Amino acid sequence: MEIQHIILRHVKMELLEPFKTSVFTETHKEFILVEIQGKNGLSGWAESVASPEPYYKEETLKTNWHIMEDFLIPLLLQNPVSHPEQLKKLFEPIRGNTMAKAALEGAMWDLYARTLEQPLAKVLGGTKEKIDVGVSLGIKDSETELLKAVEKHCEEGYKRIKLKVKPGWDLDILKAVRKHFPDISLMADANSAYTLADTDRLKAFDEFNLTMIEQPLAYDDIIDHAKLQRQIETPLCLDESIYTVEDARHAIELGSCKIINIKIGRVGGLHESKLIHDLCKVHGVPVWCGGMLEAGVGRAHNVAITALDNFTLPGDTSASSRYFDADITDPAITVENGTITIPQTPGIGFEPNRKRIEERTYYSKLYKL
Ligand code: OSB
Ligand code: MG
Repeated sequence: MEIQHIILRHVKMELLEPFKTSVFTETHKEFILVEIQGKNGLSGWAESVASPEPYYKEETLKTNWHIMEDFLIPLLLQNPVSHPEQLKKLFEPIRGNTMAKAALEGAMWDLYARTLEQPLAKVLGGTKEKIDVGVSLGIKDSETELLKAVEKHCEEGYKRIKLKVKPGWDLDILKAVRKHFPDISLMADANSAYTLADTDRLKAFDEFNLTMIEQPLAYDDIIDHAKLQRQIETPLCLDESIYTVEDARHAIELGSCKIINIKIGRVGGLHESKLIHDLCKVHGVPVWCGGMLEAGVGRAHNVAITALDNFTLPGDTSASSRYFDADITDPAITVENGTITIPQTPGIGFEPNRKRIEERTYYSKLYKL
């Protein structure tokens, strides 16, 4: 896998509607798009999921650019690898910065799969032909608006609805949604909006028959989550606090969660995602693929990893058309009856459209030896 050059692009796309969580509101999708061109002329692609602000995780678009340019890209250019799994070791001296690592690693996986002329999902060991997906609905201005959004996405066939919650936008809206949609698969994501002092409030979630509550407590906690899990029926799912397969092992051993949300960017790449997936499978812990409002390239990576068999719960990878008027891949990611078909073409299987990428690129830089 000899590298000809690496191009980083700062891409900005307007979101069709703002996305609001307990912590932040996003109106645009702004990210680094990585293209790694091999000496064989093929290009591998990936997105960094770091946003301009450190509201989800400490990494940002700018820290990612710095870490890639000054540390990871020099390592990649100076140390040829024959398989993307070798990158974990190569990048190990650089602490943390999982989103930056995942973006370069992901582009190397795409390049690797394209070189083998095989779909990325298959190269990763995925066996599914189709995957089930759900939607993540941000905090709305009113209950009526939320109910309309739930109805719309249920009608479209999405397999489960995730509601962003925070104190004050939780019990009432869950009650209303359950009343109108008694049978849908429903879950809540708090993005760390609660503490153990809210245990009674979180216990009250039990009556809504949620498939899980995602990351109710601190973004870096697994101790209090274990205490909380012992006191409530609803399974807890960890998102923010799992960065590595070791974190996953600690959380499972402590009983901090019964489900894990795998985000390729948060855990440092596809290889680490696979390791977490495999560990969870051994322990009977289901996983699902989270989302970071990705554009088409990132979405395509999510689709590929979800082809692995322990991704048994519907993920957050919904259709491109929910977020963008025109996505950067051909085709865009489409959902039919709550499912996405795994592409059979080489690599990520959704082709980056250079013209549309160019139109949305504010700055780019090429790196070579
Ligand atoms: O916590 O899962 C999250 C989006 C940005 C940052 C964090 C999260 C999310 C989502 C959206 O829930 C998932 C998506 O539609 O991509
Ligand atoms: Mg989450």
